[in-house]
Formats: sequence, structure tokens, C-alpha cells
Amino acid sequence: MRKKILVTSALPYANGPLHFGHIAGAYLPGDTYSRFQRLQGNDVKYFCGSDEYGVAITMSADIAGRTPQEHVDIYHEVNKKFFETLNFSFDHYSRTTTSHHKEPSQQYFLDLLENGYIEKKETEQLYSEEEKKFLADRYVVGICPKCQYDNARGDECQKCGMAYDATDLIEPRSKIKGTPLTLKKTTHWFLMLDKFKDKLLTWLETKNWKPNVVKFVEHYIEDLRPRAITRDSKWGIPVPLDDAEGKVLYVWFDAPIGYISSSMEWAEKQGKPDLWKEYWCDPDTKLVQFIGKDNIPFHAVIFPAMTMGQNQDYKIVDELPANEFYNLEGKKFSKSEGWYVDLEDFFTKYTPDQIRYTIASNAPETSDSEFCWKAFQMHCNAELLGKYGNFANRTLVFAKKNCSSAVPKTHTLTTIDEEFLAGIKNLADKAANHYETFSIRKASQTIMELAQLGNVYFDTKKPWVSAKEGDTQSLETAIACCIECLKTLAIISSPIIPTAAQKLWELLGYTTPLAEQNWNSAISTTAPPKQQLPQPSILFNRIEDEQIDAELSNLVSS
Ligand code: B3M
Ligand code: ZN
Repeated sequence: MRKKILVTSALPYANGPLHFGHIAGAYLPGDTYSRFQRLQGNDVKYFCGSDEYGVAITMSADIAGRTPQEHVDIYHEVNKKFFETLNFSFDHYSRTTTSHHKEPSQQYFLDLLENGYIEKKETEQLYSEEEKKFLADRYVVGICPKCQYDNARGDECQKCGMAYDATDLIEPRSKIKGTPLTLKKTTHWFLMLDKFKDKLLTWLETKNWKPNVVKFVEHYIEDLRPRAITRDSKWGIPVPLDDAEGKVLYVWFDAPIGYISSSMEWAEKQGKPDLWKEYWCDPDTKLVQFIGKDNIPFHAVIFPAMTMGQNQDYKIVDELPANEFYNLEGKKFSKSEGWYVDLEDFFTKYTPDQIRYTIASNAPETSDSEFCWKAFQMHCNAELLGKYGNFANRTLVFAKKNCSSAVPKTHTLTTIDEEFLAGIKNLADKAANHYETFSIRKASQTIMELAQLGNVYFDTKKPWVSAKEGDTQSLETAIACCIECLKTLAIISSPIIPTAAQKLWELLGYTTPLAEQNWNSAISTTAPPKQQLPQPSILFNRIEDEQIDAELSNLVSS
């Protein structure tokens, strides 16, 4: 039965270049899942977009000497280009400054206010006498109330992950000026999160999420408190009230609604402005949201609570496969500290499939992991080239020479042949289960298991000996079985390495796009004998030691 599946990946801030850590956390997992579910014949819509409000933007814009709009206009395009280069298959990539975003964001606020879940309060907020303005979030640094880290950010501690209000910091000071801050009365509107505690706990019990997510959420829900959801700023969605001059919605209030506004913009571009409702307002839709672990509170607690408290029948997240962090050679990616990989330079030498496969192979699904240049070389040379590419090349070159560049007939199957064909089917089913359960690390291992099964079968059958002995039937059967393996390899690898998989699909003589196939029928339909096989060509390049040595010395010297 065809299912409707809504997939989202966290909206990246439009305030600077993205890096491999972003790919590993929310984007490669979301893209592989979307590609897999499309192959399963499901009706998938994959939405994302740039997150363009909040202090992360205004601070970066200030430092760059730009207006916030000028700044996000630059980095929205940088984000889009990054994702296009990596072949992420969004149905739409929007931005929260789109005109579609204001109405649903203000509707959420007004509904929550009307339903008694937002309260106006006069409170004391942090004020900078020197800058003559209230400061919040990342404009503030101080001592973390939980782990005492002395340079903790104003919205969450980058050391222990605790999320809090800037007023919770000990000895708060201005991030820009370094000056101490005082408390001054101001009015803000608070989301009464504590009112959702029982509803959230009951809802959470219906989820079968990863232990790292459940543990974090249960702990977070224990201490739910009213949370300020407005800010003193000119940059953001205006608070839709007459007495809220100079106040905007807190970025984390409007950003998750960006998934909905992205789908609204998509629907309009389809010429069917209400089409988005068929996904967001259908209880049978499955909503799967891919994020990094630092976004768990907002996606597992705050946005679900907001949606419970407003009046539209929007879906609330069904699956939340949050990933841990992905580092670089043992340390966090940091452009400011020169500890990063320049992606412009990277893609002049390596391919998107090589980095997609490498990240999938040690994806941070249950614990932090990292990118290492030596491991990258191993994954590309020993696996992509040595197993996957080698099996494809030896089979297709042999077929060109001994089977007139066509898929040969299958004659009487021996036990080895039958076991091989059964093994192919078994590994395809394993791969499907891994994709279904968000385990792209295991899926990438299964892909290589299948490639290796093919290489071992080729070595065992020795078709080159059959050719010498004139045993055409054995030779043809062996190559026909190898082509079945390659066809299945193309299908099960396409969510992770779509470009190479499509190329292999074409090398097997197929002319319709692989992405439009149905997983089960493509795997169970034998390649037709006499199907013409194009000129074989290589699928992956080798990476030489000198290249990796240069990358490592470049990393150290930068
Ligand atoms: N932009 C935080 C981040 O980039 C934020 C995600 C929003 S998802 C609605 O990690
Ligand atoms: Zn801390």
C-alpha cells in the first residue's frame, strides 16, 4: 500500500558555509531515507530550507558588516549550492524569509495565545548599558549553570548541551563587548510549556525512538518551564499584537514552522496552493524529521507542544532519528580555527558519492564519529573501487569479450548459482531493513557485502576457464548471475551513492532512470537476455597516498 511520507531535515542557518558534520547529522540520513522510500513506491515529499532569523544571523551579519537580509541572501545560495552538489533530493528547498512563512508562524502564536498557552509577562532581561539594548541568546555568554563552563552560549551550553534562557547564565556578559550585563524590566510573551507535560509524556510513550533521544527527552520534560518566545529585535517575524512594537518571534518558535511554509511554497509552485495540506493535515501521513542531537529539545518537545496547542490539524513528528556529532580528525569542525575541509577545493578532487559513502559508512547514529582522511582513502579505494567497481568492471569487460556485449541466457543452474542468487536476494532484504530503520552505516556495509559476494562468486565460477574450455553454457550462466548481482547492487546502493548507481544501471543496458524503479519488482525481474551492454567504463577513481598526505599537511598548516 502506497504510503505518504513527509521527510524534513533541519533548516541550516544561512550564516556561513556548511561542512561534513552537517551532511552526517541531518542531510545524508534524510536524503538516503527519502530515496529509499521513493524506490519502495511511497509518496515521499522531502522539505528543507534556510533558517534566516535569530541572533545567529544578526551576529554574523554584524561581524560581516552586512544587513541581515544581505547576509542571508548570500548564504541561502551557498546552502542551496552545497546541497545541489551533494545530490540531496529535496522536493523543495525554501527559506524562512519567504513570504509564505509569516502567516503560519503568526497563526501558531495567535492560536496558542487564544488557547491560553502563551502568557504576557513583565520580566527582567539582560541589558547592555554600553550597547543600549537588551541582549539574548548568542549575544550573551557566561558560566553554564550546569557544568560551570565559563564561555557558555546564551541559549545552550556548547560543552554539556544544556538548553536554557540567557538569564540562567552565571555572570552573563555581552559576547560582542565583553561587558557585564544588568537586569532590566521588559515585556515578553512566554510559551507555557509546563502545561503540556502530561500530554507530551503520554505522546512520548507511543514512540519507539532511539534510546539516546528518549533519554534526553524524558529528562528534558521533567523540568518544563515557561519559555520566552519573543525577542527585542528588528529582524524576525513580528509578534502579531498591537502592544508588541519592536518585538519579534524567537527564532526557534518560527523555524520549525519553516518545514510547513516550505511545503506551502512547494504547493504553490505546483500550481496547487492547497496540495501541502494533503501531507501535513492527513493523520495517515508519516512525518520523519532528521536532526542533529542539539536540536532534540525543539523537535521532540517544544514544536510538538506548540502544534498540540494550536488549532490546525498539523501532523506531529512520528520518527525523530537524531544523530550524534560528526567531527574532523578527532576535533570539532571549526572554520575560525582553520580545522575544516574547504568544500570548493574538495569537489575539484573527489566526488559527492565518495564523501556520501564515507560518511554513511561511519555515520554518527548512536555515538559521535569523525571524518579521517586515511579512512576516506580506504573507503574509496578498498571498497568503492576495490569491491564495487572491480566486480562491475570485471563482469562487464568479460561480457563484452565473451557474450557479444549483451546479457547472456541463463542455462541450468548449479547449486552454487542457486545459492548465489538466494544470497543476493537475502542481502537486498537486509539493506531494505537497514534503510527502513535509519541505519545507513549498516546499509553501506550490506552494499559491500553484496559486492564481495559477487567477487567471490566470479572467482569460484572461473568463467575465463569455461571460455577456454568452450563451455559456453557455464560461462553464460555465470555472467547472467553476475549481472543479476550488479543490478541489485545498483538498486540497493542508489540511496547512498546515486550517481555511481545510476551509471552502473546504464552500463547494464537499462535506459529508464534507476530512481524511477520499484525496489522489489526491479530486483525480482531478471535482466532480459540480449539486452545490449554499453562500452564498460570505470565507476570510481583511485585516491593516491600523496593526495591524502597533502590533505593532512594542509589541515595541520591551515
Ligand atoms: N537552524 C539550528 C541548526 O542549524 C537550526 C535548525 C532549525 S530546524 C527547524 O543547527
Ligand atoms: Zn554546560
